[in-house]
Parts: sequence; C-alpha cells; structure tokens
Amino acid sequence: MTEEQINSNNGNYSAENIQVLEGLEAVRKRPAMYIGDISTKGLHHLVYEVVDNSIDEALAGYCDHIEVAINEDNSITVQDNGRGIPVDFHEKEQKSALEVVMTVLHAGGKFDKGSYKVSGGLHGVGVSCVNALSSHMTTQVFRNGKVYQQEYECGHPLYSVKEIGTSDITGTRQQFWPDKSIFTETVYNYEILATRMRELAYLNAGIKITLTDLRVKNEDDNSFKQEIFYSEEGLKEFVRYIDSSREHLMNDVIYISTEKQGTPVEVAIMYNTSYNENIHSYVNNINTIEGGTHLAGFRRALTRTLKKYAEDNKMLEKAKVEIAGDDFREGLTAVISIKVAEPQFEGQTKTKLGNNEVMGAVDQAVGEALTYYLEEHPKESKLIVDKVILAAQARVAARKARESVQRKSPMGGGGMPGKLADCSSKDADECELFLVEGDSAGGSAKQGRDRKFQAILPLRGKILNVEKAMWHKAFESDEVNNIIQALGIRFGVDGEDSKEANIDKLRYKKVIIMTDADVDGSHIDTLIMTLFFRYFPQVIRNGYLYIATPPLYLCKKGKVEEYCWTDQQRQKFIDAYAGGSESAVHTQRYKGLGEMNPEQLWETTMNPENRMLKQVSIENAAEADYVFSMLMGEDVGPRRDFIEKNATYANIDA
Ligand code: 0RA
Repeated sequence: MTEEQINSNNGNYSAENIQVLEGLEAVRKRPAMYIGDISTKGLHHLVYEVVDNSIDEALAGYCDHIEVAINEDNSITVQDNGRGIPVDFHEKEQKSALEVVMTVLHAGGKFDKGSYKVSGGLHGVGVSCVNALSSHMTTQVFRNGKVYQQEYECGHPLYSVKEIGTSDITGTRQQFWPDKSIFTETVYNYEILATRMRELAYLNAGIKITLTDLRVKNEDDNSFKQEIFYSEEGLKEFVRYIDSSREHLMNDVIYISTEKQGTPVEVAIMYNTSYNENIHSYVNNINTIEGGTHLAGFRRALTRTLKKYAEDNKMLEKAKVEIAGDDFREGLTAVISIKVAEPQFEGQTKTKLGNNEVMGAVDQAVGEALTYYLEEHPKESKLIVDKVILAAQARVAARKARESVQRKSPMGGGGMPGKLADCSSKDADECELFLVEGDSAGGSAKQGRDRKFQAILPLRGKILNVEKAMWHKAFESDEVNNIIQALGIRFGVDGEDSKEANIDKLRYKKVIIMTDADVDGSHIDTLIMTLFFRYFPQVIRNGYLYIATPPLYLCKKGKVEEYCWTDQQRQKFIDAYAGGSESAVHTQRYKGLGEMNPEQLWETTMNPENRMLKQVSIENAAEADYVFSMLMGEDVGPRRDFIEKNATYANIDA
C-alpha cells in the first residue's frame, strides 16, 4: 500500500491496515515458511497456489477450463472460466473484495461462506502470498459484462480496482512475475508444471487444463508447445497411466466413488505382476506422502476383505503360511483421493492426515465395494489371492535369507561389509558414503578421500534391478546387502516381518552415487536410485541421496589446466587458450573415474569445497512410480521415447 492510498482511506489507518502490511511483509521476510523454499520447488509452488483457486471454483461447479501459460519472460498466466473473483465493496476491509483476496493473507474465498473450499494448496496460503512474492502481478476479472483490473508490486496495489472494458465472458485471469530478488531460480520447468497439471486433471475428472509454453515453438507449424490435460474417468485413468508399463492381473481397474459420513471417497485399485506396493493418497488434491487415517482405513479394509474372501473360499488352507498385512499389497497400485472440509495435517512435512473420522469412512467405502467386486469376479479374485500367498511365501524366504546373512557375520548382524572403507567419524550428520562404480575407481576414491568423514563402498558393476525382482531377491544379492548393511538400515524390526525400512540408525546423512559419466554410469545411477526409491524412499525424501558429477574433460594449454563439465566449457577454453582450434594435445576426455588419479578425483569430485552434487528428490511420487516402472520394466517402446526425450549423454557416446 502506498502513502497516498493510506491517506485517501479517510486518514483511517486502522489496525486492520497494519495487519495487511505486516502479513505480506512476513511472507517476503520468510518466504520458505509459506511456500517451502525459494528455489525450483517454491517457484513452481506459486503456480499451484494460483491454479488451486481455479480448481476450487471448478469443484464448486462453476468452472471447467483452466489455461496455464509460461510466458516468454518466465512470468505465468492462469486464466479460468469461473464466476470471477467478486469485485464488490468489502465492508469490513473497506475496499474491493478483489483487493482483499489479493492482499490479505488467508483471505481466499473465506468471505463466501456458502462455498465448500476443499483445495487450498499444501500450505494453504492463497493467492495473496503469490502476490507478495511477485515483483509485479496483474489481476483481471471478467464479470457482470465488464473487465476489472488491479496491478500490484510486491503485493502492494498500484491503484484501486478499476473497470477497463466490457466483455461477455466470465472468469479470472492472473499474471505474475516471481520476484528475482527473492527466488534463487526464476526459470520455469515445463515438465514439472506438466506433471502437476496432469495429476490435477486425473484427480478432478471433467476439468480441462491447458498448459502452453510460449518460450518454445514447434518447428513444423509455428505453434507453441502445448498439452491439454483432461480426464473423463478420473482416478480410473490415473491408475491405468501409472501402471501402463506393468502387466495387470485384472481386466480393468476396480473403481469406487462414493460418499461416507459426509466424506467424498474416491479409490482406484489395480493388481499387477510386480512386487511393489504403490499406493498414492491424496487429501484435497494434496499428495499425503506420509499417509494418515485415510490410508490406514484403506489398508484395514483391503486386508480384512481379502482375508475373509480367501478364508470363506478355503483358499488359504493348503498354502501353509501365515499371511501378513504386507502380503495383500504386493503388486498393488492404488490411488485414494478424499475431500475433507477441515483437514488436520500432521507429520514432519505436514502431509499426514490426522482426522480420525476419516478412517471409518474410507474403511467402509472400500470394504463394501471390494466385497462386491470379489464376489462378482471369481477368476480375478483367485489370481489376487494366489498372488498374496506367493508374497507370503517370498516374505518367509526373505526372512530366512536375512537371518542367514546375519548369522554369517561374526558381529551378529551389526558387522560391516568387507569392501567398505569406513570413515573414522561416527557422527552421521557429517558422514558421507560414496557408492562407487568398479573396484579401480573405488581404489582411487579410497586414496583420495578425507577418511575422517568420507567412506567408500565399491560396487561391482550393475547391481540387481529390483524393479523386476521379487522382494527377497534383493536380500540375496551381495551388492544390495552391502549397501543396506553399510547404511545401517533395518527391515522387520522387533522380529516382525515388514517391508518398511527403518532408517533411525542411518550411518551417513550423505549417500553419494559416483559413477562414470557415460551410458553405463547413468544406468548404474538409475539402478541404485530404483533400489532406494522402492526399498528405502525415506533416504531420498530426507534429502540424503546425491549423485556426484565428475568432470568430462581436463583441458591443458601450457601451464593452464582446467576441468570442464560440459562441451560448452571445453569450447570456451579452446576459444580462450587455443585460438579456437581444437586438438587432442590440449583436451583430455575422461572415459571413466578410473582414469583420474586420487588427487584429481578428490579435487574435482569429492572435495566439498569444489565439488558439485546433484541432490535426488521425488518431485511427484505418482509420476516417479510411472517413470521407474517404465524405465526398468519390460516394455522397450516407452523407454526408448523417454530416453530420446531426456538423453544427455547421447552426443558423448555416439
Ligand atoms: C469467491 C466467491 C466467488 C468466486 C470466487 C471466490 C472465485 C475465486 C477465484 C480465484 C481464481 N478464480 C476464481 N474464481 C472465483 C463468487 C461469488 C459469486 O459470484 O456469488
């Protein structure tokens, strides 16, 4: 708010006005508290926050099209065909309702008591927060046959809401320019936005979301890069998409859409021949990665209903094995999406649902629908139960394998693998474990490291592809066991069989994958990431998994030596020191880590002062599930497409 506006407000600079200013200033002072962080994640979060408001309008039944555009200057435009944010005078705040929505923290939609606001984003901060973090923002409302507009700088209105024309459409159009003095990253990534828009379209059947990238033109017809996300069948299609690279046990997805005790519950279930459990749960379109009461209700119903069906049909008697909860979820892909009016989010990342009343609602909905399905589909039901029995038998085999490994070790399970060169510090916060491709690079790393806090575990080539292996196979693999033991990860705590990893005793808070910068190296990276993602995803979620980036070239001219990580850097060196003429005399291409001596490896790749690490993160769990199953599974076609689209090493090995 400017000086002038404060004065024109009848000189009435009330407590409420002060609160407004303090609210937006608080957001600018501690942006991470409101949007998570100020890098890529937070930057994209701004878009989700604005789109969420349009989704709310769609869920209220007034909007079915949302257009999102990345503009050439990396500003974002979001336009919907809803009713338009009200522009009438807000008595309490003494200004236009639109201005209240745009400038008062947590004001979004609140004054419209009749509406069932269910979305609201992970942090639920509303569009005013986006406004506060934008150097400029323009809002246009199409309503009452007119177009209204207001502009802001860092959340402060530049003028009162004004009419700028007439129009026969209704809706809201928001354009914002993320503040470059706040964000460390201000370039939008199309794929990140596309993944979230696709997810939103699946979660909200019937809403069309268009994403356009005005920075990228298609060469053939001069049009801009664009995708339209629209799902007629919602979660049913979502599960088909996630599971598209897997072999299914059933003809089609089991689908439930109902309301129990006032809670809308939507669930889609598919069993496949894989050995993974993939349950993705959402509350108000937010991915609840820590689970909660809705997930507990789902699991309880699934276990109870399948067990009862198998017992009633005397299918368990000859199996001679005790079935545990986990066994019912092997090869299961499911999406649970519920809407809760007043969600209580708990847990470390506030993504665990705490509302107790929800457990019974989901349990009842899933129990009823699944009972009905099993009775109607005896052939598929038998396949599912057989799969459950197989899972139970594999679990028992896994326990035996694990026990035999622990017996072999003189330390009674606590011993470390012989190949591990451990560090001297025992403080996990400062300790790093390098997973190194090959014994020779492992040797250099052992010599080059700082042995106080850096440990080395050499891996012999390609580790087991756990995506294709039964659960217990991983524990029979030496390389995988070495990783698990070195990390100090335990499964099946207190004698109980469980697939849930326990990382309380994790020995290193940085785990660094160090492989050659070639196709084989990236394959090994992917195999290791698959192991972590499927067996101990908490390590990734906590931000402990990294990938080292060894240099590609050593460029030399006379006494000048420079390591280069990209072809551009190398060309720059050649231009600067060799007059632009390229010759193998002065650039050395590293074919592998093994070609570097211990000092070089330390200097370029391991020394915390100079090195660059890429942190592995899970941007979107459902998408990661799809990508891993596709990359590591049987189908060649989609994998080739993906690699062609994302390849970075193609030019190097060609
Ligand atoms: C509250 C009331 C009404 C509309 C909206 C909020 C609204 C907000 C946003 C944010 C983005 N797009 C939006 N579309 C609508 C309408 C109240 C009425 O017309 O009676």
